[in-house]
Amino acid sequence: MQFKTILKTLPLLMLASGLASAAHAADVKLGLAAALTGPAAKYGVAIKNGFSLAADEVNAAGGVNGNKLLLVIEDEQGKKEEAINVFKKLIFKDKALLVFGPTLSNSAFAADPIANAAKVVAFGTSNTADGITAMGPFTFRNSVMEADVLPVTTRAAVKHFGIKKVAIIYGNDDAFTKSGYDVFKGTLADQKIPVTTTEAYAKGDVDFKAQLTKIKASNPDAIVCSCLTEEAANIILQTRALGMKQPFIGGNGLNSPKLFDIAKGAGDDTIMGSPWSSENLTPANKAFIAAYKAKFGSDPDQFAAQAYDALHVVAAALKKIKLSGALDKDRIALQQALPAVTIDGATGKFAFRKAPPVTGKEVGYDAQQEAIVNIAKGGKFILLK
Ligand code: PYR
Repeated sequence: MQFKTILKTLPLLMLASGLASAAHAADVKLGLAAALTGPAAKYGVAIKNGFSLAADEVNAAGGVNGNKLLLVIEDEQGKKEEAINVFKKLIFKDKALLVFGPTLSNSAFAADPIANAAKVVAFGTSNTADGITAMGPFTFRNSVMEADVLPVTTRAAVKHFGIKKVAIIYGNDDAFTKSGYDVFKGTLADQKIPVTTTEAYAKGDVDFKAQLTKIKASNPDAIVCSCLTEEAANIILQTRALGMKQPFIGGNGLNSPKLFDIAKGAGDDTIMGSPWSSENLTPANKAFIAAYKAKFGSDPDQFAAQAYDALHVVAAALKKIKLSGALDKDRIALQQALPAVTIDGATGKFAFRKAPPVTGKEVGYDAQQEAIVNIAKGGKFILLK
């Protein structure tokens, strides 16, 4: 091309690139705040993968009402302060229509008030503590709360092992592990299972010998662990080093197969509840598992499945609304469209349920889903039959 021709074509090229960026502006920006580094990355990386897979699927099928979904992903490191920073960036700078995450309930309690004040949906896919959706009408979650899962898990574990008494260990400075402890305590009282001793630890602890020695002396039939996966794995390993053979019962923190990276075979017989199982061979779950393996070369877990379903829930809500381009209006339209969405996803049939009422406060939406119970065998979670 001659120089003159280039000069003549330049304005056209500029116009074309302007048009291209205008078309880009029609992308629907969805924020994702996930722990991609630090101990909670054991959940966060799977979450990111689940979202990416679902967004690719929606976009490959033409997007939503002709608009492509664009995930803006930020690492909140599993820390409260970072979750606040990332929420602010996604909401005010990136102008995301909605924010998924953060990974831990502990961070959600810090970050979700920002979303509620800005009238932007904060959609948790792995927050299971009590009180998350009491933060405001813009907080949604498809992660099933501990209060719904732990009674089912406990009953199944008691029956499976013939448990008469348990010891408890939990993290007392994390919102999820503390909430799980409160639910376990109530559940054990309801199910008339005596507690031999209750031991606590703090975030970042790596040596649990003092607590485990007391648990050993109290001679329980099983150990209830309201813990995040890394701490749980170390606790399980150290229990075996003390010659203790008791099985573990846990909450959502134990649903990551990363547990076995550290605990290896010592993690066998650990029981936990979830709406998801790799053995649940519905067409939606089979398709999810196959697509995940093809894209990432590894098996998905519950955290990936819930993230994957969450993206499809939001895509279904977006299909029902006509985006106006006025961000504030569109954010509210999405919040209003979400509660009626139901899907048949990787985790099974999903619907929202309004959170329990709080006097003088608008509340958000919890997951309405049945929990199933899994047991660890040979480094895998299998259905407890
Ligand atoms: C939570 O932080 O709520 C989890 O379930 C891990």
